[in-house]
Amino acid sequence: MASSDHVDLERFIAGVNRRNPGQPEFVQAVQEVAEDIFEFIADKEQYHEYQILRRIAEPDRVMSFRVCWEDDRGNIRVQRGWRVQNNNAIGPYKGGIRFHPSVTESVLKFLAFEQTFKNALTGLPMGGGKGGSNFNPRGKSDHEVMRFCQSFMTELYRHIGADIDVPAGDIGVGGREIGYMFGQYKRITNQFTGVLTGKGLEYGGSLIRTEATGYGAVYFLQNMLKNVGDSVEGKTAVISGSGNVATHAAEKIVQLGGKVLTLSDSEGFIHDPDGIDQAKIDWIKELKGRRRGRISEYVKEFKGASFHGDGARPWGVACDVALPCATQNELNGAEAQILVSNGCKAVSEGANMPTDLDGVHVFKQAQILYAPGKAANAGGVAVSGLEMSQNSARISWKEADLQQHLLDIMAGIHERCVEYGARKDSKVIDYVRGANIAGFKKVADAMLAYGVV
Ligand code: NDP
Ligand code: 2IT
Repeated sequence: MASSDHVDLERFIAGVNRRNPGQPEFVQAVQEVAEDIFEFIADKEQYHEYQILRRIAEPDRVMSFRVCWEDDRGNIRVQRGWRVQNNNAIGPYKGGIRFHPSVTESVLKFLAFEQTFKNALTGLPMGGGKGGSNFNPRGKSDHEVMRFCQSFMTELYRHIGADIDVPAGDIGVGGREIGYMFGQYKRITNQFTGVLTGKGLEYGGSLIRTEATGYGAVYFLQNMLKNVGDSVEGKTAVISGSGNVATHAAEKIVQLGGKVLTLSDSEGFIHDPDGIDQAKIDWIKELKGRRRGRISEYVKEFKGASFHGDGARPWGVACDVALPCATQNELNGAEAQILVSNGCKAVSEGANMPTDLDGVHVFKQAQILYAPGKAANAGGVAVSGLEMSQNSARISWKEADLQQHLLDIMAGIHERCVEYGARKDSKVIDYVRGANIAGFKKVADAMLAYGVV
């Protein structure tokens, strides 16, 4: 990179910092993308002239609202809700809803920004958005969650629509929450439309949406390994998280002949040297799903496994491949170094931005296969896009067809990353660069077509 470009990048990031005080996650996400885009657009005057990167890094709008609800003891509780509509250049805003106490405007702005590139990579017509609340579903009764979801939708409904903005699930929002929110939307508007995805199969949901993110992250891993003449079979895998994405990633690793050594939650991780097989994964799905339990309970059920508490993370366990599937910044530079030193060959991110900037630089420098979330976890939103298509056409596709679509979409994303991530000076594909440039180019070219709007 020419030194004058470098100054521009620094000035750009300084501006993002200045305009978004106290929003470190958002600045981090923009910086990771800008590092690659500045190099790509260095000789492309139109992107500069039309300030495309600056415009993508400024959400179209951010809505913030109060959400009041009544708990089971009759106390009135007050939460904050948001919807961030980042960019709709290539389709309606699309992206999940997160309920977690750590949710802030910064977290949702970073997620909506990342979603814009991810959705472009799928090849489907979807813009980028994200929403959520600092509501903590942990320990709440079904009725409390229902009342919260209804109150949240009573505000959100005016901002969304099947051709405007289509939310889905994310951390803390699964089938139960989507059901409550869809029911309330239908009640308020008297419309049955595809306004949310991740719906139940009885009311417009799509087969394999539940599995798609975790399966897709492993398909992406499979594509990266295949590209260097290798496969998932026989590989040991370290996975973090034990929710929707982590359990389905584990399931697909097992199906492809790999061995899963760890899973985790916010309290710590379990290490099972015998491998977490399908029967054990089914037990965890029940534990973390209907029973809403803690991962530490695993060691009481399965002897030979150990639990490492105090929020410990699994990256010190030696493995061939790693799949961070819990949350942002759960893997730092030192942990990335340990993974590499222990012989880890590939990392596929099921979560959004789980590796911090130092960690990203460690993986890039070590030249291991490293797939960023916006490429590796796009399978979930891709099948959401297919749910939208099915809803518009008022039909339901067969499971085998959807499975094939998911495989094809993940292979297509891999191809696009290879196209833009191949470097003359290295045999290893830079998947971060490939994903950033391929995602950016599609959105940017649509924005150029519209002029300044
Ligand atoms: P779930 O709510 O189903 O599971 C989240 C898991 O991550 C739980 O095991 C949870 O532990 C753990 N976790 C959450 N926050 C933290 C934290 N601060 N520190 C440590 N562990 C934490 O969510 P999903 O599986 O749906 O989402 C996981 C990740 O995947 C997120 O980054 C999400 O944005 C991303 N993603 C999800 C998609 C989807 O389709 N669902 C699509 C693409 C990406 P605990 O039980 O203790 O809270
Ligand atoms: O981060 C993500 O891609 C999601 N949470 C899924 C979004 C969606 O609209 O299915």
